[in-house]
Amino acid sequence: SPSYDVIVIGLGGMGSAAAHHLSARGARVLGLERFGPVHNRGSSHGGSRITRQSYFEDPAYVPLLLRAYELYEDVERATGREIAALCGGVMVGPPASRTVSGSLRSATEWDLPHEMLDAREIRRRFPTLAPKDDEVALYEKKAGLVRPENMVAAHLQLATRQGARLHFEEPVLRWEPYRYGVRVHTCENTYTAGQLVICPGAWAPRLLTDLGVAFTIERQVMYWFQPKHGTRPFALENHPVYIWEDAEGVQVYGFPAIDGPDLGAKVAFFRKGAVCTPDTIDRTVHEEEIQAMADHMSRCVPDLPGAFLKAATCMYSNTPDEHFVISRHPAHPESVTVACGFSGHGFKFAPVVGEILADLALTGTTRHPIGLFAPSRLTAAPA
Ligand code: PYC
Repeated sequence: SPSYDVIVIGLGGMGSAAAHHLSARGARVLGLERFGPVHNRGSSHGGSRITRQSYFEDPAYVPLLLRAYELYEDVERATGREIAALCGGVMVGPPASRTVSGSLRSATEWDLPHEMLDAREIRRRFPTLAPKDDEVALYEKKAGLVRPENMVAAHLQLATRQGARLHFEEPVLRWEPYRYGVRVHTCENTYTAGQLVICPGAWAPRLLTDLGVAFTIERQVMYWFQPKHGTRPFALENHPVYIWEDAEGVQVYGFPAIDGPDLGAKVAFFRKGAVCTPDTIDRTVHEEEIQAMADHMSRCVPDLPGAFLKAATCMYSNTPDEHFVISRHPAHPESVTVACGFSGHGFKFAPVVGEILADLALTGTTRHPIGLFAPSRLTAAPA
């Protein structure tokens, strides 16, 4: 059975980045992916993902974001592909909402450039947005979007250029500790390596049965609408990305019109999906879902929901506290590293996660602060 320094399972957002960083450091890498390159069956497609630094989820993410932004530029320079477009972003909601207060906390703790806007100022600066009088926004000039397909393609391209072997359409059946490393069985072959990096996305419950983390896989829908008065007011140079939390705590997020004249602008609910598995996810988007999205947007971005143009489904892999898991595998700490449970907000971190995974697999440690992502927080027995 062919032998490698490191096998990477999963070549989506995180695994492709890991394959790049590992091979850049000279490791002999095998990447295994159940679908083709840059596919649309997992969690790394749909043309755009938000990126931002004033991170409402927790200030502990900020140093990783600062590094991710540097790496966006490195990948752009190395491949000539557009990775990030920093058009600015607003985090909107009642002042006490998690979206606003959490963003402000991170901005303050890390001294990140930002502005607080009241409802009048939001309307004046961004006329497509219609906040209620008691809603406010944190505006961050450095927020914007990343291009998931371009980023995955770029990381795969770099990994290949650096000598990684990447096998597509080759699902992993199982893996196990073997001698001083691991053995991975696919539908075609068995491979051995000193180190294994598992980036399973929504396949985490299947590939990480002994991790002890209760993942919930969630179906998500992305919608594209034709703005009622044309795409110009939604053009990248005129329009921020936004995350908008209402008084009931429902969050939506959206983008400028970046997907060409026929695709309008994209919007989605942030976490409002049905529980699914990769095998059972309903890929049909139903009329009543489209209507619910259009109704919601007509209250906050009223010019957006003109004609419905297209929808696509993807999956979130949620942990119980919605923080990531990035760690050596507690049951196999010498040879297995995991990155999973990105809970719908991970893609923007892909390049820095790749760097961390290469650190962990090749040296057993990392300079990056990843304490928040230890699986022990989710598996420790109650006192
Ligand atoms: O991570 O910024 C984000 C995000 C917004 C909606 C889904 N994810």
